[in-house]
Amino acid sequence: MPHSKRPAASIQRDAASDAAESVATSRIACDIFCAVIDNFGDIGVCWRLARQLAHEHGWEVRIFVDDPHAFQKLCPALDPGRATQTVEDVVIEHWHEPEHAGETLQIADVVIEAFACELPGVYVAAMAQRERTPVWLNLEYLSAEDWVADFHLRPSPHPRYPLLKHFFFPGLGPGTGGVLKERDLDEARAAFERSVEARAAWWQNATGDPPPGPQTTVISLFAYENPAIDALLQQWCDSPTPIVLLVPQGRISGALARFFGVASFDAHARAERGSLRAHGLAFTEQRGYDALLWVSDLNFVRGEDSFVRAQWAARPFVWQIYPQGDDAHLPKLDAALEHYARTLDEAPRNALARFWHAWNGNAVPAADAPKRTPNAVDAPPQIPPPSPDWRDFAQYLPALKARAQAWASELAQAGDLGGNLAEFAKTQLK
Ligand code: TRH
Repeated sequence: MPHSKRPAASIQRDAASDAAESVATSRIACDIFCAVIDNFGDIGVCWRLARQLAHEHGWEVRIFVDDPHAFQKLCPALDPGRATQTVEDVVIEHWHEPEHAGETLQIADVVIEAFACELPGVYVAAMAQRERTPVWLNLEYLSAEDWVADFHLRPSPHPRYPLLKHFFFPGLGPGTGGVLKERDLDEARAAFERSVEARAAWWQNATGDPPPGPQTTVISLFAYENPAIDALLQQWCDSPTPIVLLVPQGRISGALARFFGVASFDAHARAERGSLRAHGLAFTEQRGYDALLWVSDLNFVRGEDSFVRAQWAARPFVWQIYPQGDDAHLPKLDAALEHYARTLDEAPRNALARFWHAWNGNAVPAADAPKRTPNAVDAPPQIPPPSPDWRDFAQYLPALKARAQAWASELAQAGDLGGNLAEFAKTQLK
């Protein structure tokens, strides 16, 4: 039943009103709760999912977000000063304190807590009293590890209320929730790639230059701070062929400024050294980020959402995974490599793994090297991770390009996360 039609305390209703909210006849109402831990991935995923559920599935969607300033960076139409507003048919509520659940307590048909953020207690209590029990989903972080398929859609009963929460796991393989992909994404990319004018306009707008020639390797760099960047920049300066580097302003910009000896490397910055020409780009509205991936021959991405977009862009990419304590992220990096590199020949597969690991500050152990034994008395001294070796990696770019295209088709077999989630919710609403 639509939010707008629900009474203020919509938790006690008679049978007639219950029938009126039949999912078959009215739009499904969905609340998404998003606590921003850091950066843009949490809200980036929620915003993309919200728009898809609203535009592709006709749902009536509301997002509760605790950091409207982070949200505004990728959705400039948003006014971070407003408590409630509607953007692109999605209602956005500033979730200003943990117990806040909107000015009037309205419980949706489908409730999504993103990344295990805690729902307001008052909201959960009202969910339990609702005539038609809502579908409650915890949308997890993406991982390519095998266990994900076993845990996807597992139910978990609430300890106190008669409520069931299901864990919805994104993933790269069959049996998982898949990853987000808009229905028109492939067509939008194909149209951009076909249009000489669209690409020329992009280059003009982003860099003030015409598109570079065919000998040039275009690289986008969306990254956290990374000690490996200086070595890589130097290798690009020394490259036998020209390199154009496109850097959205953000956490890596300071390293570019230091390398080029300038005060800052934000939007409109430009610097040249040797074979390398680098441009600082403005951080764009979320849809605009895809075009940056589409103009590039190689994309450096990070976190979760840009990692997924790079795969749909069907171009080689290098993933800087979100670092976790105790190197808990490294098995996730390897699991992604296992999927992505599965059909590559051994030489490009190994080069890709070496490069990704070096970019993530980790050496790939040689097959015959002793296993890491950090607590052993005779543990070898810590060796600093090797710098990424550009020449070693770049020789395989054609093979990686072919694989990226095949991988985009393979990935599509897991289905779009928005569609998978909507289908599952509907089975539970019946
Ligand atoms: O920003 P990220 O590092 O986000 C996250 C968070 O750190 C989060 O806490 C963590 O758990 C998660 O990663 C895994 O990287 P991500 O996920 O790629 O999100 C970036 C978003 O920013 C993505 O939706 C694309 C968007 N974006 C734009 O909208 N415009 C831009 O110009 C750029 C460069 C990105």
